[in-house]
Amino acid sequence: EEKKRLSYQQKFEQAQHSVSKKLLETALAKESNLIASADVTTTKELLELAEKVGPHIIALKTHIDIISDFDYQNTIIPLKEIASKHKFLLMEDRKFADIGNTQELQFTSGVFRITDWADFVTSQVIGGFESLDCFKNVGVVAIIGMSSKGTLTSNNYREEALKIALSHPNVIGGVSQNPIPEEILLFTPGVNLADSGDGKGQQYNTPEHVFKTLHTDFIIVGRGIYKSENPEQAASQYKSAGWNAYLTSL
Ligand code: S5P
Repeated sequence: EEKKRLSYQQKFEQAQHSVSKKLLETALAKESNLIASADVTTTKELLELAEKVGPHIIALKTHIDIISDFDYQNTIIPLKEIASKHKFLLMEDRKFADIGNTQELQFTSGVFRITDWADFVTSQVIGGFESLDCFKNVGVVAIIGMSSKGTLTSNNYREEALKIALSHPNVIGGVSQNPIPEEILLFTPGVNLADSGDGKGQQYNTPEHVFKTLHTDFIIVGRGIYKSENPEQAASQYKSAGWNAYLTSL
C-alpha cells in the first residue's frame, strides 16, 4: 500500500508560518492548489491575466523584472487590488542567489521594492543559511531542485539544500521535482497537460503524476495557461485537474 499524504487541513493545523497558513487556508476555501505563472512582459498582459485566472488560483507567480513597462503605481497597485479581490497571494519568483547583504538590497530596493508587495518569494539557498535571514516579513520558497534538463541540483545538493530549508524559520516550502519532508510545503513547476518539453530544457509532468509520485502541495503552471487561447478556461481545467489529483492522492 502506498504511503498516505497529509491533507491540507492537517498541514494547516501544524503550520507555523503565517504565509503557509494563508496559502493552505486559501487552497481549502477555493478548492485549488494552482499557482499560475504570469511570465508575460507588459503590465497590460499581467493585469489582464491576473483578472482572468484570479478566481481559480491560490497565488500568482511573477517574474517582475521581465515587465518592460514596470511602474510601481501602474503595475503593482492594480495587481494588489486584483489579488485582494480574487483572494490570491503574490509570489515573486526572484530566485535570489547571493550573499545576505546583497539579497537584502535586491529585496528592498531598486524599482521593484519586492518587500513592499510580495507575500512570498523564491530563493536559492546557495548562499547558505544566513543568506535567508533578510526575508523576515515574507515566506521563502527555497529552490531545492530544478525542473530543467541537466540541472546541477544533484541528490547531494538537494540534501544539503533541504537541511537549510528545514531549519530556517523564514522558509515555508521548497521547489522540487522530488518528494520533500512534510514539514514544509512542496511547490512543483514543470506542469503541463499537453507538452513534455519546450525545446529549451524545460521538462513537464502532468498534475496526476506530481501529486501521485511527489505528494506535491501546489502546482505551478505557466505556458499551459497564459499561452492558451482561453487562459480563463485553461486555469479552470488545471485547477480541476490539480484538485482531483490531490483528492486521489489522499
Ligand atoms: O525548477 C524550476 C523552478 C521554477 S520556479 N522550474 C521552473 O520552470 N520554474 C518556473 O516555473 C519558471 O521560471 C517559469 O516561470 C515557470 C514554468 O513555466 P512553464 O511555462 O514552463 O510552465
